[in-house]
Amino acid sequence: MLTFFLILPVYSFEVREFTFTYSTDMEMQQNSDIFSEFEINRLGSPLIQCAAVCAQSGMCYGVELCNTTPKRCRLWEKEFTNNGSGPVATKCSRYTKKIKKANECSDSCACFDSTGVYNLTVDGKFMEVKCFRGNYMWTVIQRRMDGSVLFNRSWSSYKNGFGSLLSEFWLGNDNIHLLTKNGLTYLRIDLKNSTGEWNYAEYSNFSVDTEENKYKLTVSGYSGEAGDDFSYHNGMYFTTYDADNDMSDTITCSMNNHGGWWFNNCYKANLNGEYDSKLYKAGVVWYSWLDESLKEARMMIREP
Ligand SMILES: [Ca+2]
Repeated sequence: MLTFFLILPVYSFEVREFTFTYSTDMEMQQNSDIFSEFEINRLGSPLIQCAAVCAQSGMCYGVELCNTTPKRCRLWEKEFTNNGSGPVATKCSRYTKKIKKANECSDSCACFDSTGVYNLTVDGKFMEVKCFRGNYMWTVIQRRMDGSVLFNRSWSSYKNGFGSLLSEFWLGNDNIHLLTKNGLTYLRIDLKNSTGEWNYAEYSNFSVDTEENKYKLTVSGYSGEAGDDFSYHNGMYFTTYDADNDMSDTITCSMNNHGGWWFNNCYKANLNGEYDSKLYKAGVVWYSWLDESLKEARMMIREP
């Protein structure tokens, strides 16, 4: 009896925290790019069995399942590229391994590397975020720690985000809007003073509106030890030195207070102020706790 090996490829499937996607590139590569090859002779899906071994290996970039008898699984230690030569491997289907897309960090401690930097895609938009592991997994949206990054920036800079995820940064108002609109609405703020003491504030309801609505802030449900300074900013629009949406008719709060923020008239909290500032009311301040420029601040969000 004549048997045709016509396998229709599965286009993508998931194993553990990875997605495997069918690759149409069928060029042969160097055999040295295969670091393991074995027969699949157990019951169950050969493709899943092959991918499961790859999922457990940090050096595996993808798999090739070959429709021989018995079927063979090859594990690749390089990404599939088109620069190989040789015959087309008609009996094998290739799948590229990528970390599974997720909407936030809280679903898995294994979702990021030791730097805490994590890739995610929200509503089709790719972004890199910083995760922080406390009692919960948090997605960090703002970080001050050493004054290495200038925070007195324009509307477009705050819109898109700036700084380094490994030190100081603002994740970007567009990104913060996307994350809060998709359910990361619990906010925690950690603060450190000049003598090394930490304090905190939490809010059970936090979201940031669209650019069209000037990134209007919604914040409520305070708990913590640092004082409820952020409620004073609830309902405010975002202001930068080049976009005055604050409640003061006489000044642009952002120019006096040296950072973009949801200024009212003008602030009780000013976490994007000037680092180590000696200027009047320009520092990184959480007024109910201390009227001085703080050494560290961290704003982070998670699902309730
Ligand atoms: Ca104003």
